[in-house]
Amino acid sequence: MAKVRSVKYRIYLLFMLGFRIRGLNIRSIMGVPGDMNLELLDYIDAVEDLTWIGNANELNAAYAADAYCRVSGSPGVVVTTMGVGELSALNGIAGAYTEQVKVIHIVGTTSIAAHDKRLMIHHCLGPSPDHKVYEKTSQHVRAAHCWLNNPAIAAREIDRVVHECIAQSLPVYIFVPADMVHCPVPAPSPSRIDLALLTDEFSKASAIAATLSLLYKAKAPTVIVDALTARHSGKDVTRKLVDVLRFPTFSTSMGKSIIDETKPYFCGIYNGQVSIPGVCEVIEQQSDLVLDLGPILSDSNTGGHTRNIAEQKIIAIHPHHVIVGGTVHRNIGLVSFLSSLLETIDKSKLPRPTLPGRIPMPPAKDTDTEFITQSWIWTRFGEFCRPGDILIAESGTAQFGLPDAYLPRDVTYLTQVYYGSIGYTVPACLGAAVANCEQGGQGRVILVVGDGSLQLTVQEIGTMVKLGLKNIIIVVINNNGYTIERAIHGPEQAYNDISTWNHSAMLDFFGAKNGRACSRTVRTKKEFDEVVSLPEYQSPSSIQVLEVFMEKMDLPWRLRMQVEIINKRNAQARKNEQAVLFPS
Ligand SMILES: Cc1ncc(C[n+]2csc(CCOP(=O)(O)OP(=O)(O)O)c2C)c(N)n1
Ligand SMILES: *[C@@H]1O[C@H](CO)[C@@H](O)[C@H](O)[C@H]1NC(C)=O
Repeated sequence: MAKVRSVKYRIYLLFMLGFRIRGLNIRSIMGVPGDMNLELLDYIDAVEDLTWIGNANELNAAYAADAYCRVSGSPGVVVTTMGVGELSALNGIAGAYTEQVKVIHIVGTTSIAAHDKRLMIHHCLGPSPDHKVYEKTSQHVRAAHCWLNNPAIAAREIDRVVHECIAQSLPVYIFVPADMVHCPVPAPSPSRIDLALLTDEFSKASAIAATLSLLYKAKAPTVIVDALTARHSGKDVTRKLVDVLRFPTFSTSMGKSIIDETKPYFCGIYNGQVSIPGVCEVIEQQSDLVLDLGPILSDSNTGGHTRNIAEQKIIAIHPHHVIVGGTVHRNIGLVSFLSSLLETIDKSKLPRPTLPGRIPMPPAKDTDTEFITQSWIWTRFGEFCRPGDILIAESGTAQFGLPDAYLPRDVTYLTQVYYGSIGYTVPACLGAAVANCEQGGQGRVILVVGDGSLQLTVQEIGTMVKLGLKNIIIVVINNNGYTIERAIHGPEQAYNDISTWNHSAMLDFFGAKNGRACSRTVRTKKEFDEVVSLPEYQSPSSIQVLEVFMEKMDLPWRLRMQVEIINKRNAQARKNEQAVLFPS
């Protein structure tokens, strides 16, 4: 098909969809073909500047779309085929849902005629199948959905669903019956989708007044920057706000890298009791006001729910409401609130608390070894990063270790803490690299993934090779199995072992031309330092794989501490249960 730039009167439905997607600044589409979406894919290809990526499987495609959004700010798009592909993507979409990432999932389905006759067509379930059955399986992981089965309203339906995706920062579904693909529809009005989000101006004004009054009165205010600021498109305004406030400012594990860690007001990562000694004291005891920006209070983001801040001293800015000292102000968009706050703040009235600076980490006890340890490696990644880099941490020891990395400005840190589905990061690395290329980013994409997690989604390295992506460094932490699970339970149990792979052969297998030469293995600190200073690591001209051998039972301190907290809590719960069952 010829490339089409614009249309006037009538338009094919799928062109309309393609233009809407392109209008959101999306340039790449993830997914896997199937007979129910093949013709639909022709339209994607026909829209100027819209590119089909083509992933190894649909789970990977969904993870890649998620990371594409986290890096580009535009929704990720994934196209699958009914049932078989759609269900494979579901885990990735669920991750995007719980972590509040914008993803548009387009599913090519059987024709409307087949729905009506309940025909037994491949990918359906059982006899006399309901062709819409899979729609029900995704109802808990989406903000909205539509079926493009009525030409008269199809264009409006697309706009409604895309609006919900952006407004709620959540996944949405668009189901496209095969016989609707070439359906002509009235050309939609040229106006873009209305992205203005609903904010109740009265509610906002009262929340701003309440906030300012507390801010001006405070003696020792602090700020916590959490993930939902970035997920709800508020990264820039958050950065500007903390720059104006200049209060002692902390990130959470999930909010890491949203603000510049080199600023004098940055004090470190706050994660409840699982924080560097001194952090909790500043926030929980010394501070009389905590501005909590975009909180997401999941277990691993709060030190196993051990945050302890009095409600009256919190101003919490949520995606759609604000809570000031326990009073809820409803229907206020996060960006709208933070922008207004920034405009109305009188800098001269702000308190000027002393800045403790970055709270230092106590020295590790196991420094006297030449081998790479958990206590050594994570801060080294911080030193290795440069402005513009994207650093990706897989669930496992990497995710508990990398909060210790002290990042230069403008590094984007990606990790899936709340949903925590292992295997997320390899496809996320692809999605991030694609978005980075589109934006003309010069930074490297540095993936840190455990040997166990790698085995779930490793095929997506093939897609990186296929696309000729270069600026990628894949670090495999080889600690001989599921170390994080060994820490939780069954350190020596066979269920925490994995099959042994030859990671040096991986790039060759996936078709990289010079794979063997780009694969290295290190065991000592000296070897690690030598490798990461190679020109190929400073600006890679092809994908690099670095296998880092570490001790099976070596744990990052954050993981050790969190496991201790949870075990203590569980032991207490068991004791209480026993006391009820067998009173003495
Ligand atoms: C899809 C999925 N399956 C299982 C788990 C449970 N799980 C969490 S971490 C982990 C092991 C990760 O091992 P590895 O990637 O080798 O990291 P390490 O802790 O050894 O650094 C497992 C199995 C999960 N979180 N997600
Ligand atoms: C692993 O693969 C590399 C690259 O193909 C090869 O040189 C090496 O011999 C392999 N190692 C083992 C233990 O098979």
